[in-house]
Amino acid sequence: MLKNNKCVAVVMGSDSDMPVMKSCIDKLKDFGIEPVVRIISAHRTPDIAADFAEKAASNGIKVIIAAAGMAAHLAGALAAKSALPIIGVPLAAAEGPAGLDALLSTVQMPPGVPVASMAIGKAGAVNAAIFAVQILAIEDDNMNAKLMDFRKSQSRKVIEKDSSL
Ligand code: RP5
Repeated sequence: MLKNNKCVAVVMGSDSDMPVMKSCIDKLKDFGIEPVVRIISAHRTPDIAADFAEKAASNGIKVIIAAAGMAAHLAGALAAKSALPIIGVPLAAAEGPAGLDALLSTVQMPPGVPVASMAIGKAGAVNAAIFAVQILAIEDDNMNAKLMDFRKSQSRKVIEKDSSL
């Protein structure tokens, strides 16, 4: 059992990211995690971003999920100030190159400051939650059991769809 179920932070660059990131928050809740959700921008509130990252570990956070669109520096900016695992979710903006801008900004970190970048958009948002669960499951048997159940159920759904054809 997790001692602290508020040990995952979901940070996004704007409230405009919430429609996609809700799928990340919901998936974490499916696993009994109550994420700490924040809107913090690497560019518009850089001091708050640095302060949040610096204090995250001492505030009981174990994994940070950071989602942003456009020149998406949020995950990298948090990684610069925290040695916690940072999972980046690149998001597509209303205009521009469909999230490719955010993907490259998130994934192309210089050696020494890693960010685990997920796919663009909702797939990445959901996978960020599952990846956070996988990290927590390494040392938490209860979380690992939930993860195994999730994977079995996911397989079962595909098999059922296949046999219903
Ligand atoms: C990024 O810029 C945010 O993460 C968002 O995806 C994008 C646009 O932000 P808004 O102009 O909608 O606030 O920093």
